[in-house]
Amino acid sequence: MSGRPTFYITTAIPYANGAPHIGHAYERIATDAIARFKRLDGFEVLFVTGMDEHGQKMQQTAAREGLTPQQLADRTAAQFAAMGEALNAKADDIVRTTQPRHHAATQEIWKRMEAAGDIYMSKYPGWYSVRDEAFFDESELTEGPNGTRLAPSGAPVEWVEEESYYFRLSAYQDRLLRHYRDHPEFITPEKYRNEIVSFVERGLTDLSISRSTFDWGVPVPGDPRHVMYVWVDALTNYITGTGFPDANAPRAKFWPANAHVIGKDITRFHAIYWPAFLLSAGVALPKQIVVHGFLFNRGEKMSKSVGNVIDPFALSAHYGVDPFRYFLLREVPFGQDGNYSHEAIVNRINADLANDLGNLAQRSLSMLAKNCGGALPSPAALNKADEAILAQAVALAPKARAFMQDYALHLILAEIWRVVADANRYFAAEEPWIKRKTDPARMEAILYVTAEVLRIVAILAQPFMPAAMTKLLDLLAVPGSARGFSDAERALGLAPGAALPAPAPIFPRYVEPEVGAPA
Ligand code: ME8
Repeated sequence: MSGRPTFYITTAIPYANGAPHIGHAYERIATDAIARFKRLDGFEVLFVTGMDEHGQKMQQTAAREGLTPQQLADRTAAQFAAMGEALNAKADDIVRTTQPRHHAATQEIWKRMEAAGDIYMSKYPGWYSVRDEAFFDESELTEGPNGTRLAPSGAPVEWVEEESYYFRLSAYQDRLLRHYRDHPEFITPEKYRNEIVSFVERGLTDLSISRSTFDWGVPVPGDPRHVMYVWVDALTNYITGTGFPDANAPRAKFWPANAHVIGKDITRFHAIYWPAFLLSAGVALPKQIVVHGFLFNRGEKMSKSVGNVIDPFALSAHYGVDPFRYFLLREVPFGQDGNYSHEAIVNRINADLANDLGNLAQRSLSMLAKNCGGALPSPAALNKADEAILAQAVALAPKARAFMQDYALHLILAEIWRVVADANRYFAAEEPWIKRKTDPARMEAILYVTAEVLRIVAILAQPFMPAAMTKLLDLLAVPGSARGFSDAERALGLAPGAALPAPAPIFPRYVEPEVGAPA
């Protein structure tokens, strides 16, 4: 027992029928940044991702590619594992829905829902979209070409008429509405909460939760002619990750999850079906469904050597992992849709990283190396300007924590960079290069204060750019044990006299590669 508060965070589990795209990268990076933030803020964090490997879509894609569904799942799982490495966003665990531990969890939740009287056999015809892996009501469909019907996502639907097990979702309308009312934070941002509340207020119909015309799924307990509906299976991954149903599993203490981070297209599954299944099975509900927007390539010309890429591997290799992470989390207000383009990425890299933070670090660290014998000086008496900039830096951690309450990642970065901009103004106004001759003690104080601001900024920016901020903290000779947020809430944390390593640039400017040159 560590005694620290726990924090359990998950991503959606991507369909294993295709390679990772920028949407997956965005979700993973954002979730990783939140997990790192909580860890640095003293929580015992469990960060779990997974792979959604069952269902009709998997079976169809595998058949088209001449693979077994398991071969396709293994290939895709390897690509997603590589994405975690490439983005410096590895989770603590990857729940693959074909794993035996997951079959056990899924069959157990089914049995509990059945024991609660919420599962019955029936036969209703309905419209099914394989791409969404979901049934739709007639009223939700639109006309497609040649008299076809389309789901709200634009995916084609087919008429399905087979006997299946049903979940009594209709019986949960009132309990769900009460839960949304009593826990207004359950679905965030509010816009998505409002959508879900009005959807549920219009009434819920029972949900088909098994299929018998294909077999790539978790068998229904006691009736192996049926496999479970892929969303019952997929959503259950979140409790598989904590060792369900073993109440004594080492990770059991992490349930209920603090945050399920998901994209806006799958809110209905997470905010309606999932809590209804859990209520039925007598399992506690997750605390929050955290919805992010969609990312679009604005179609602007990307760099020649990258092409018009949506491949997250190529993007992070080209711009650098940390600049790529920074761009996504700074540029897109978390919860809203966003765009990316070569110009926007380059602008952020050069303005925020190379100019603002990079230059401040480079100028102050090289002055320290040249004029202070490569060691941190002792600050003489501090003046008002010193105290003001230090106070701003020390105020960052509580502000960041408050923004994190709403998962406003972009506002945390904006606040940190506001202090960086003020520190640049402070440095320019105090003119340490002039004080070097006229008042060396004053120069030492300015350089010490600037290094202090850099220390605090680097500590707080670690969740967003872990490798670059580790490098900056190394350059400032900050011990590994003094890099938590509590260390950012005290000024004068740098030890005077500590030897500094030779300065090195952290953020080079992005220079357009010459046309025709290799990347
Ligand atoms: O939905 N921008 O898997 P998935 C941002 N298997 N996020 C995006 C995006 C984009 N352009 N495109 C997709 C599934 N996403 C299910 C989840 S969870 C129990 C089962 C997000 O591979 C999407 O919203 O289609 C989802 O959160 C995640 O990527 C995986 O999408």
